[in-house]
Formats: sequence, structure tokens, C-alpha cells
Amino acid sequence: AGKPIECFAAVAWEPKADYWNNALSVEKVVVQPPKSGEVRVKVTHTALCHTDAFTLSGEDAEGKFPCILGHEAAGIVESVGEGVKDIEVGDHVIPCYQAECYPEDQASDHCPRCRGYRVGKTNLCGKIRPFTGSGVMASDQDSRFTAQKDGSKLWHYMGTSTFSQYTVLHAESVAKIRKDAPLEKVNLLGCGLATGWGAVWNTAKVEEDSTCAIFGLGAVGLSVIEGCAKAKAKRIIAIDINPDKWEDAKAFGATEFVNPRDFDKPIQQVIVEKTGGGVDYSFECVGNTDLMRSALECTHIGWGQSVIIGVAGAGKEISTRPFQLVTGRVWKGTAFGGFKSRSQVPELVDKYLAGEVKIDEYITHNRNLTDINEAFELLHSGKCLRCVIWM
Ligand code: NAD
Ligand code: DAO
Ligand code: ZN
Repeated sequence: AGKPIECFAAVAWEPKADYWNNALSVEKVVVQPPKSGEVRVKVTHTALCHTDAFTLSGEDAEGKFPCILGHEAAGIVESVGEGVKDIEVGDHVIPCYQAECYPEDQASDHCPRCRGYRVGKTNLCGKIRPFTGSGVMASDQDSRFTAQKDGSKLWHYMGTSTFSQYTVLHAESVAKIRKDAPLEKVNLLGCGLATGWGAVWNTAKVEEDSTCAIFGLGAVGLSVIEGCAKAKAKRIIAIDINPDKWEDAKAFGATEFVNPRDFDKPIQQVIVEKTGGGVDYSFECVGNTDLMRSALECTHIGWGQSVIIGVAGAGKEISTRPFQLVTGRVWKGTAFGGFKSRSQVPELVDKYLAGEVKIDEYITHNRNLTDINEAFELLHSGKCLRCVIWM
């Protein structure tokens, strides 16, 4: 504690369009001790999410290089900076790319998005957002990482940077969890699964007996399916261009599978015909703007809702005929499934330990940090849902 730590990290020196092709360099980095309002965490496990690949590929307008990527992780607090309350050395934690400020910030107007009448309107707390979005820590607007070989500064990513054996987090980004939770599993709650479940339960609020369509069957799409099944949806239509995804989708609760490549008409027309007018809820879990349109247009006139989850490349735009909205369809989006991170991630851990939600079934691969490039290759291959990196 109080001293810099040398450890290994996977450094992204520059963006690489073919992100699956040895894009990261596993090397020694130096991690400074936490400053005021920060904690330093020993990352034990981190998974790879498509969003890491997206930033690494250079498509993310906020991507700042060189940096240390990674945002779906779990670990143990190594040291705590001044003024940090309720987090102690040895606590088990999940870093959260979406921070959540404290009640006292809200009372004293410290957070631009969580004060006064705005309290509770969004999970997108804005207190440290300018810093997490620009790769630095709030207290001095600087990084805590340097490369050991030449002292170059390495930027943080999403306020998490979990592809490092040690990372420094804002206290607002730390969800403290119970110690009996297996860190090698619950790391997945830092992003993908929470996002999918929350899109169903918090954003769409899917009801019993409803009909749902899910576009894209990666871990996010499958967790949407699991969420819909838990919400007792009657029909859960799984859509993917990779037919190998059907077995997984069925195991998570899908009732039917549609491959857009099997039809020579737009997929929205196929779904509308199949459901006698359209689905009640649809979810786009790919990041493809044409598919976002299909997802909206396959919902039912009058009440259909479509939730965008996928992250599209910088500068991409969505379109539809305004009549689609005039006639009652609703287009929404969600980040982290609408969950408040620090307070609700521990509740998701409880749900997992009570056997109410799956995690293990999403973990198709495990690798060591030295093999992280192979994990990106697996993600790209379409054969991997989540690969957990043991740090
Ligand atoms: P993934 O790459 O594992 O899964 C994507 C799936 O989409 C694959 O099965 C692929 O075969 C399928 N697909 C590709 N093109 C398709 C098409 N035209 N039609 C139908 N299916 C198609 O990704 P993931 O990790 O599940 O993440 C999905 C998306 O969600 C990504 O864009 C990711 O950045 C985003 N994401 C958003 C949030 C959020 O908070 N909004 C959180 C996490 C991830
Ligand atoms: O608060 O200004 C803001 C924007 C917050 C961005 C949240 C990111 C949502 C998208 C997906 C990330 C998946 C890891
Ligand atoms: Zn806030």
C-alpha cells in the first residue's frame, strides 16, 4: 500500500482494425497508489466483451491510446485512498464502468444528473463521467498507469482498465460484493449479463405472455433471452445469422429460431407475418444500424417497443419512417440494463448465488493473461460467448 506496484497488463498501444490478430502486448506496467477518492484493486478475473474489441478496432470515438482495456471483472481491494468510505482492504469487488454517486452527492448537487427532481431518472450517473470518458482519474485528471519499459503514460478505459493485474478505480465505480461469491464467475456481472437482464426487466419491463424478438445471440442476446424467460414471455424468437447459436438460445429459453439468411424478404416482414402483426418487445444486441431498424419495425403497431443495446460504430445513424412511431411503436436504448451499479450489482450476485440466474453457462472458455490475444481470436470466431481471463 502507498507505493507503486509493478505487474503485468495487456497494453493496447494503438487501435487495430483486425483486433483478433495479436493486438495486445502483455508486458510490465507500473500502477501508482490510489489518490483521494480512489481504490487500487488486484484484478483476479476479467472477461472480454465485444465492446473491448470495438474500442480496440478503432471504431470507438472515445478510444484513447495507448491504454489498458477491460471492463468486465472482479477482484480484491489492495489499498484505499484518502476519504474513501465503506470500502476496505480485502473487500471483494466488481469494477463498474457505469459509476454511481453517493446520496450525499445528490443532496449537495455534486452530481449533474442525480440531483433534485432528477434523482432516480437514470442509472447514467454523471459525477465522474468526463474523466472515465477521457481515460483519466478525476482527482488530478491524470493516469495511474505507465509502461515499465519506457515510462510512457497509459490511459485508463471506461474507468475500469481490468486487463491489468492491478488497477485504480474511482470509489464511485466499485460495487462491493459478498465474499462467498466465486470471483471467476461473477466478473460477468460487470457488463454483459447485467445489461441483457436489465434491458428486459428495467428498460422494456417485459410482461408475462408477451412475445419478444432478440436480434444477435452473443452473451448479451442470450441474457436478454434468459431475462425474457424469467419474465414468463410466451414466445421468445431468437434471430442470428449463425445457425450454430440456436442450441444455446434454446437452452437459455428461446422458443423459436430465425436465420435472416434463410429468407429473401426483410427480416422484419418475416417476424411480423410469423407473429400475426409483430412482437411486443424486440432487442437489438449486435450494434448494426440496419438491424436496429428491422428490430423496431418488427414490433406491433400501437404498443411495440424496441430496445437498442448494441453499440454502433462512430458516426453511424439509425433511420425509420416516422409513421412507425406515429403509430405507437417506441424506440428505446439501454446502457448497463438501467441498473444502478454500486447498489444493484451486489443484488445480482445474490440472485446468482440463490440459483435464480445463470452465469456459468455463459463462460465457454478460460485462459491466462498471457493468452489474452487468443481470447480475442475466440471472441471473433463466433464460437465463444465469454472467455474469462485468470490474471
Ligand atoms: P457478440 O459479438 O458475442 O454477439 C453478437 C451476435 O450477433 C453474434 O452471435 C453474431 O452472429 C450476431 N450477428 C451479427 N450480425 C448479425 C445480423 N446481421 N443479424 C443477426 N445476428 C447478427 O457480442 P456481445 O458481447 O453479445 O455484445 C453485443 C452488443 O452489445 C455489442 O455491440 C456490444 O458492444 C453491446 N453491448 C452493449 C451494452 C450496453 O450497455 N448497451 C453492454 C454490453 C455490450
Ligand atoms: O454517461 O455520458 C454518458 C454515456 C455513458 C455511456 C455508457 C456506455 C454504454 C454503452 C455500452 C458499453 C458497454 C460496455
Ligand atoms: Zn450521480
